Amino acid sequence: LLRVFVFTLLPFAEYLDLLFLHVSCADLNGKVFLFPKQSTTDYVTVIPSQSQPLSRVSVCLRYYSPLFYISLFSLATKNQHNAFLMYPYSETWFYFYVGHQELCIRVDKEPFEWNHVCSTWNSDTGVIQLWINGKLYPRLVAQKGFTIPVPQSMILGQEQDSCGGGFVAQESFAGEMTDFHMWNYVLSLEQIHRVFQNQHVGNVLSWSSLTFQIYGAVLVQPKIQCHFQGVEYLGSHSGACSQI
Ligand SMILES: [Ca+2]
Repeated sequence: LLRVFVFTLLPFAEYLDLLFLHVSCADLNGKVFLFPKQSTTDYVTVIPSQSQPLSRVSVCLRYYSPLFYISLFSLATKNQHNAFLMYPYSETWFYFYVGHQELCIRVDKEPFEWNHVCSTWNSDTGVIQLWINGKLYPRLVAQKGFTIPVPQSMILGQEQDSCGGGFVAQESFAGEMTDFHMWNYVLSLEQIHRVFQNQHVGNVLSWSSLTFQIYGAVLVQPKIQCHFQGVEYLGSHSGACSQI
């Protein structure tokens, strides 16, 4: 009776919040998640509309951070906390895990800027692709024949050492993240190119209609791409700075 009474009084939105624990669904185009500091409390869970075992995966996102040794995207299952993990380890090494197998990929030192990263894995062959800012690094092979089972816990900004937890502040993300997408297939070359131009959205998780839950102090902010240079900077603050 109490439950009926409370739900009757609540506005519909709060009723949904209670039911779904403040889960949001939004078109985040032109927005970023801003992670203000390294912590064990600030992160975003992302929730696919349908949970499914994964034998092919593509994940792409953009990030802008002064840090390395940071977890961008962590997918954990009951038995494997590193079922799928994207982890810029240093300026010249990118760590990638699938099915708890670690792969260390040598990469270029990128400018201190927004970086666009795509990782793909195909269980049929085990082939892994890492693309950074439109460049494919030498492919590696891991976990041929493996399938990532359900249930899956998917988190932006923390590295899971158990399903949904086991966070370490030194491995967490601080900075900005945007354009996160996930597919249950391996992107073609043409599709990777279109993702880079924000013209191809994920079929498992899409930045255009993302279901997510924010924990801690993560903010949703407008994406601002901004360079003030030379005369433009001295002459005017307008025109050199755009929100994209
Ligand atoms: Ca882990």
